[in-house]
Amino acid sequence: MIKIKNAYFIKSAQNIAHVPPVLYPEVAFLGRSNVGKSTFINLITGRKLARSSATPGKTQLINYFGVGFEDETNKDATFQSYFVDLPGFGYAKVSKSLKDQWEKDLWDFLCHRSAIKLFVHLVDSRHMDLEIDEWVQESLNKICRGDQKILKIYTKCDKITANKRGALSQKNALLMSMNEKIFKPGQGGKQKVLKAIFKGLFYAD
Ligand SMILES: Nc1nc2c(ncn2[C@@H]2O[C@H](COP(=O)(O)OP(=O)(O)OP(=O)(O)O)[C@@H](O)[C@H]2O)c(=O)[nH]1
Ligand SMILES: [Mg+2]
Repeated sequence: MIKIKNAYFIKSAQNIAHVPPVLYPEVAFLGRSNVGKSTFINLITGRKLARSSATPGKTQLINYFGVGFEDETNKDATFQSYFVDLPGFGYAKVSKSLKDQWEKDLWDFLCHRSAIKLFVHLVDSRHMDLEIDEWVQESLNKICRGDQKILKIYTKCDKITANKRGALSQKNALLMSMNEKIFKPGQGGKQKVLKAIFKGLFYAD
């Protein structure tokens, strides 16, 4: 079993020039605006760390959190990481020039931050074939280095039918929801997702 040992806010930065020094392996959470990135970080850490909102465009900076894991089968080892909450793609309610600047800052960070070991692309389970997600996936594939990995995780799984959850879980997809009770045993939810992030951060394969 993997547990969260500690989780705390570090800092918010406008761009890569202002992020903390490289110290731990990092996981960057990205996806469409309002897909549930900030909520996901709170759910997975079991803390209220990131600010979420029903209104898209809530996260506007690069937000750093320190997150330590505990592996119950290897209790002496420490597994410290940084979680990075990012602004969403496709938020339209600001001027084009501001939006372009945000996207430039965001891609500059994603392309050049050497400590990122894992990209987590969050996709709304109700809308799995959106063009914007295909674009995010393709862009990630292009920038992903040999020492980095990409994980896709489906959010808001309480909003789809039990049949759809079953079909996704058959394909070994990673499913997440604010309501953990909707998952049948073995279907996943928080512990399966936590394990996948832990492996992605700390193990080469
Ligand atoms: N029903 C349901 N709602 C969710 C779930 N996860 C997130 N939400 C809701 O979706 C909305 C957006 O969540 P956020 O976590 O702010 O989304 P975000 O991707 O960080 O959004 P931006 O920062 O604006 O890009 C909020 O109203 C959340 O309560 C979920 O698993 N189930
Ligand atoms: Mg957010």
